[in-house]
Amino acid sequence: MDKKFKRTLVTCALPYANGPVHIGHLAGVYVPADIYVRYLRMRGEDVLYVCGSDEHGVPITIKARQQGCSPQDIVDKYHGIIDRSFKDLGINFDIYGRTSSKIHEKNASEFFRKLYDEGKFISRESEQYYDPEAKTFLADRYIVGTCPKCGAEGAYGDQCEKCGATLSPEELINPKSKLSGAEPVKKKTTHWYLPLDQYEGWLREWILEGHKEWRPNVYGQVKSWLDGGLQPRAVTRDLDWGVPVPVEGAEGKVLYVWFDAPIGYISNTIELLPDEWEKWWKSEDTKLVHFIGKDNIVFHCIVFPSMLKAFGGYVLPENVPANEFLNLEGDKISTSRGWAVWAHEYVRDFPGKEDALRYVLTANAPETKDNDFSWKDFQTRNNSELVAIFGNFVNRAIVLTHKYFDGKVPSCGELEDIDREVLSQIPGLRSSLEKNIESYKFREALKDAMSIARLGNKYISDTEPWKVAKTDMSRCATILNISLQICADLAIAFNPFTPFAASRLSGMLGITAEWDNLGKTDIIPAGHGIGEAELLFTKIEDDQIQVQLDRLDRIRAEREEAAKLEAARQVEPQKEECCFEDFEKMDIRTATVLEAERVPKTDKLLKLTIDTGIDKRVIVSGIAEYYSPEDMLGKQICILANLKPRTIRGIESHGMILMAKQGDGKMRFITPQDAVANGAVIG
Ligand code: B3M
Ligand code: ZN
Repeated sequence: MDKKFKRTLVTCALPYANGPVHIGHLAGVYVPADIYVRYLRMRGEDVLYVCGSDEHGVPITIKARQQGCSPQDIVDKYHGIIDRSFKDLGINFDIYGRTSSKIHEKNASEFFRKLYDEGKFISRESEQYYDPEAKTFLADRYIVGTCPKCGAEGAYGDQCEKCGATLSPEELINPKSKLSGAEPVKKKTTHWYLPLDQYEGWLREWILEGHKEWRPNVYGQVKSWLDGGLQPRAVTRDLDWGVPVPVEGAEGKVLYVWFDAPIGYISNTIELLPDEWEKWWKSEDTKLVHFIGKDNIVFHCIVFPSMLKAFGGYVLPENVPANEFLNLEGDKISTSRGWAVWAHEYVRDFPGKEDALRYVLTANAPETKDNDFSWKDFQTRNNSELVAIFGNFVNRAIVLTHKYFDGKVPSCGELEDIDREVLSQIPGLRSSLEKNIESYKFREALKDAMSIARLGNKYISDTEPWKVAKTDMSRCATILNISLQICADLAIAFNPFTPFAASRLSGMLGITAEWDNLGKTDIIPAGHGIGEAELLFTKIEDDQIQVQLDRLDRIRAEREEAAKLEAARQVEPQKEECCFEDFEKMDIRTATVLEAERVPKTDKLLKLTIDTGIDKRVIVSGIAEYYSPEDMLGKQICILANLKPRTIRGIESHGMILMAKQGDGKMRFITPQDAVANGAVIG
């Protein structure tokens, strides 16, 4: 670690307690942070590892309303599930707190109050939407209406989930309150804003000049925000769930969730270390690192640092290694659509395979670009890397030591070239691994660790100690001694990545994994007794993977079905008004299809000969996708008879068949409920 720091404070984004965590969260934030922390701890660094649930915000109140319970019920439920799944995956924070705690309420409230008292906020009156029936202001999410861009019903005041357009409530057609169904009205309200524009110069200096080493995605996002110019940002909301704004006359207002949540890092530290927390947050020699996903960059690089700067005395992040997103089987992970692999379900479905998930999520970590998780790749990496290379090597070394040397580490004799060759590579891999972890390149670091396993596996295959044992026991001893030293290297190097397997391996070898020993050739002394071999990793069978794929197929099918229904339901907006005379001009009447045939070389057109009651005529109609000629024969239909004749594909068409056209494009002809005479006028 840099000389200027004495301790490292690692924070992980606080997951929203309105759903469980999924593999995207794990790969983006928690697994890399955990690797980093475990590594630093092995190196003897003083580390504090802080996380907790983010329990405020509008989505939690919406979920509570949908489920007919209180927001507290929702966060209690998910806080428990999330906390458990982190522990199950070996992600052991020093504290996993929650922002609905009393300590946090007090701390966030005092934080706000100090800035307020010192005049660090500006207040502004603005007009916000208000539900006159429910008598409450409405967050954008609480207003629904028709999307002005795509016409979908049920678009939210901030976004249309159908077409993805970013909206403001003003743009919605026919806006309604989600609470009461009433039409929202505008009402004046006052809020406090953090004038971010005043921090722009300082942020430029601190990040754009001072932290050019930050990941390009993080640096780039910050730069584009700064280049675009910062605006004052509201830090309060009209809502009844959150930390109340501690100002007289601010009843019914709470701190904006993104104001209170990052303060949660501090509150959770206070909860854990009431007497010592300031050492972690206010000493220049603390290195603060925020692990987050890319959607949180602006809050951790611009907003929270500006809050801390305004407050004064706090350390600022030394780095913010934000990841991109992980997709699942080629599709964006989506909590609302259920397209995810949930941490708690993984732990249930793959007991004892926590390391496999950590391994695969690190090997595919979306560090520089979005990446994909697929179950097949997961299976392959487990079976052909963890089992076939790492596990296989360790197993052979330990089993053979028992077979030939009674479970005692044999002594190392004279080295041959192949021995020197393999041993000489490990120190280089160690320093590469260290450099990679210290610069937040966890994928590369894992490759370094895996290279040690590959080396060992190749070494034991090439030297064939089981054959050598038949002729030269002392050479066999040397090979196994070296193999066991490499096993010890693995117990150390893999500790940050696959902690369960690494500690079982240390147990089998009877060693304590100490980072300083990595790469030494005498980690385990000759004569040292080792335990029986147990399998470090086990294969994942096709049927286990199939269960997961089937589940995803079901979700995909349900989603497609729902999308079809939704498309079919979409109704075109009403056309412009017309007058009765306009309507009267149209001669709509009943007719019967006498003959029907496809128009050659087209997919869509049928040529129909019909009896209109007045005459027999030909109409060309674009319905061949929905009806075959046989379907149409003898059918009674409705036509627009006086449409000016048009020539379609060389055929003169005299009129138009009336069709009902659904949102998804599907068409059905209109037929009278009971047979009527041809030529009956419709009006
Ligand atoms: N609750 C996580 C998210 O955006 C958000 C992080 C808060 S960290 C202070 O999914
Ligand atoms: Zn839309």
